[in-house]
Amino acid sequence: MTDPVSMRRDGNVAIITIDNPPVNALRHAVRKGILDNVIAARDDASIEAIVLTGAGRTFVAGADITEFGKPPQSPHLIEVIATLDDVKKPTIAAVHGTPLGGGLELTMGCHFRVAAPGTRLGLPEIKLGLIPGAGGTQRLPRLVGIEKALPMILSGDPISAKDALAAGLVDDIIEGDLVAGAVKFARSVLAAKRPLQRVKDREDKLEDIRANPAKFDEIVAQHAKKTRGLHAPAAAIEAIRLTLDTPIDEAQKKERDLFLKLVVGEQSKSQRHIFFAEREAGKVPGIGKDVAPREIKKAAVIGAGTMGGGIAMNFANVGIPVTIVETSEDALKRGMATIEKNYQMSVQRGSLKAEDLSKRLALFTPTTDLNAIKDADIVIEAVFENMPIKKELFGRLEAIAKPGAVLATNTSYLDVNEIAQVTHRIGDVVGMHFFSPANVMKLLEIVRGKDTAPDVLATAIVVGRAIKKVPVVVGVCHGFVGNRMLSARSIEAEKLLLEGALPQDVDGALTEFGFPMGPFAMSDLAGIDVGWRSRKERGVRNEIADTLAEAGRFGQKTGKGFYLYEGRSARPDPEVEKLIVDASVRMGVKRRQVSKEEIIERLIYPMVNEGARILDEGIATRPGDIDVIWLYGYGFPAWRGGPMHWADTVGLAKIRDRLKELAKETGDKRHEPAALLNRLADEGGTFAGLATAKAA
Ligand code: 3H9
Repeated sequence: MTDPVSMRRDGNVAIITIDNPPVNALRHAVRKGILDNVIAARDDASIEAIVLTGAGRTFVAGADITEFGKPPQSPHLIEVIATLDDVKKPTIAAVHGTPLGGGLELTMGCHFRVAAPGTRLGLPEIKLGLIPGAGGTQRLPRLVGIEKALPMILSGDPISAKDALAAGLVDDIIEGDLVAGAVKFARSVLAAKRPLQRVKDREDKLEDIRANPAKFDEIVAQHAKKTRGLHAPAAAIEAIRLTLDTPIDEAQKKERDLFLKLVVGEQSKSQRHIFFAEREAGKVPGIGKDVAPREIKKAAVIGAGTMGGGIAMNFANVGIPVTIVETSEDALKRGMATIEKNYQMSVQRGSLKAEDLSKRLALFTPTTDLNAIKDADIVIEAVFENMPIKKELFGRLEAIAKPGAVLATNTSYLDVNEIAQVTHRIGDVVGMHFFSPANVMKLLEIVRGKDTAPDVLATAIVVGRAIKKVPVVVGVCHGFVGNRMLSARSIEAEKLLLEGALPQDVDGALTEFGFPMGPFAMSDLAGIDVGWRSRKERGVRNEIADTLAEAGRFGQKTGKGFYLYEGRSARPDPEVEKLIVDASVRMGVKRRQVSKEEIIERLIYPMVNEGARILDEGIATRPGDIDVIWLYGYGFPAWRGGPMHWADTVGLAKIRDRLKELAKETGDKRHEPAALLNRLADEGGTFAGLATAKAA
């Protein structure tokens, strides 16, 4: 194996290059390589300055996350930074790409930092349930002040090179050759005999807040909502607070202790699981790098309703022209008006520049003529969820779409194979299931039909990433992965109401668990009438929801649903309670006290069971894929790692045994433990173990 860190010279300047693809993560050999080379440069009298840089696509993007949980090996990053800190020659970090986490901490052990334009710098540890563990919570405030450092650390979001320059995080932006520019910068420091101030000795940006420590709590209060239920934000605040009164060496020890406690905790383990699961999910067995995706320059979306409009916006947002087709001028106008309103809201919120609004809208071609899709490289159908309508449309698309165009359906339940059958280009057909609101929600379930061509699947994944979604490939079944598991939960949620719980009990237990909202608040948001109409068509009844709908309580849009609304704020309604109690009487169910624990078990265990069936049937490739779907499509809390990861932490035998009990008590066959769950529970196994065994 070649050395991941090397040193060369440019006259009196040493250039230390970290080359550990893909993202120069700080695995043990890298830390050791940096340390050895820094010491060599430090001790070489002919070297007067040191430039530290990264090869490839980025400077160091952080500690090597795969090493967490393994026994730590010296030199630790802190030791490397401490050595850098004590070098008496100018040290300059020359960064590009994404200097993140431990990577940014490394740069803060240098006297100066210069960046290429386009660099994004940040401390994203919080997204992994961690805090910066190598001095970041102490050095960033010293460089940029608490007001900027605290939100950067609490959000984990990176800032641009331009903002970093303005904040004092970097000293210069280098256009052109970064390393040559950094060497020039080093020489200018030497020539001007600029004082070499270590970041750890900087106090100027902390003076004001030290004089007025109450300000610290004010800044914290502005960001406190992000700390709910999570351990890492509280630890981050605790660590940053140390900058007010604790000497840095002592503060760094405390920071390290906090970091080490978080690293072994369930929350961080879960978030790290999601980090890797998300990246795995885009990898499809049998579709290697040799499968070239088709080129997508133009898109078309059929349907300008809520879904179609949202899908079309995703393309325009990344500069891809999109034709949007409706059957009537009126519907088209309404759809485009909603799109424009959404963009205007983005302008108001500051996420879209006012001058870009018209450019964005110019990317849409609204039309009522289906023939206008003929140039599109990808056509996504988002019409009414009805098989005959979809089939008829695909029959027409076949005649119009250009050869090689990807034909995608946004169906959320229907059989993609059956839709594909009506065309003679079965291989071009794929499911692309977006989640509402489609311009916001990050999940994209890519449904692989039995004949979907490998390059079409690869294209759907690449397009998904290009429009900033998290793509997960799934197989064909009713509701695919996400909605199929959601149905298991919805059935139980209704049963819990009949047995004794109220909507606020069920929703409250789930929000306490970490979901942003519970099933009944979600129904009110989506509209109770949607499910009611579809159930009527299918001849099925959902006693409570349908009784509400029949009373004109459609949810938020009518101001009444499972809750009473004033604007968006909901409160329990005694009328609903009465209606639920009456329903229990009608159905002959004796009401009883239902505990929070029971609510969680009854709602999530059946989902885990369904997830196990989905894995057994090969509808999802990996347990992690299911976790990613639930995180990005349904708000499963990241710090619990998704339903399958969470199930492992609960213990599969415990879940299996409870499901068996439920099956016996209720006679409901759906609760019979899935074969896979039974097997793993018997073996003392886990879903994670299953994924590892498959990868090996
Ligand atoms: C930390 O630094 C703690 C310190 O404060 C204290 C220490 C004591 N380690 O995302 P991509 C892999 S915590 C290991 O697809 P992109 C990734 O799994 C860390 N592996 O590319 C993938 O592998 P594969 C703080 C990593 O261009 C490949 O690299 N830093 C790491 O879309 C490409 O990744 C972070 O949290 C890592 N640190 O995005 C940054 N990072 O090809 C985490 C990536 O086998 N990383 N990999 O699937 C990121 O945010 C993105 O990866 C990045 C590139 C923006 C860098």
